[in-house]
Amino acid sequence: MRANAHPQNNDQLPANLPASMFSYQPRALGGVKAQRLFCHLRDTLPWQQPSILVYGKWHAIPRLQLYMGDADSAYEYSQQRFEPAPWVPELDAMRQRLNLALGCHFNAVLVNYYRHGLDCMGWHSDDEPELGLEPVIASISLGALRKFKLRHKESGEVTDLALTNGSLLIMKGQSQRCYAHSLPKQRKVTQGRINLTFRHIDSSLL
Ligand SMILES: O=C(O)CCC(=O)C(=O)O
Repeated sequence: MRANAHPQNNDQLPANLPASMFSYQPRALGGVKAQRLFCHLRDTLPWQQPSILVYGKWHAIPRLQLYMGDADSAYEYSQQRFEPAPWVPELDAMRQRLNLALGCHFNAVLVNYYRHGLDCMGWHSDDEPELGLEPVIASISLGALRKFKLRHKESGEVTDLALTNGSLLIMKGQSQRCYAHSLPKQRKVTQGRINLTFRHIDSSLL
């Protein structure tokens, strides 16, 4: 993690997004290192494709994922309970560096693998009770450039952010209460992308 992973260096954040809720560093990890980590995780993680309930029907999620963390960091969303897989050394080391750099206590990471531009994630907020009231979420992107959308819940204003290989987006404060986010399909994207969202889970709030 480079020194510029610190949230105070935030000059790449779109002007309409509040710095009290978001920070964005496009090159928190070097490009070569980020691409190498992308290939390593893509080729070695035991990917899963769970189904979730949408309007009464079960659908396989349109991406692969793996939930990883400390033993006591079980997580629930879309009426599913996810028990954490044990840390792999690279991601454990990364969460320790993030905890030091940001003063956080991340104990879990949701790893999403978008195999190509048809893999995506719909609109949602990370507002499950076990994340607490004002969660800090550190999102690292590896691999293909993808568009990330943020929608202000009151005004409806949508802001696009191009998440680069090696970037770090931090969402904090009232961000999950005020905004929804999504990763839309991009049919022309042929390369894969992995996103790591580091979180602090308090399973006693489940
Ligand atoms: O892939 C991304 O950048 C978005 C991931 C996301 O929305 C989430 O993990 O909640």
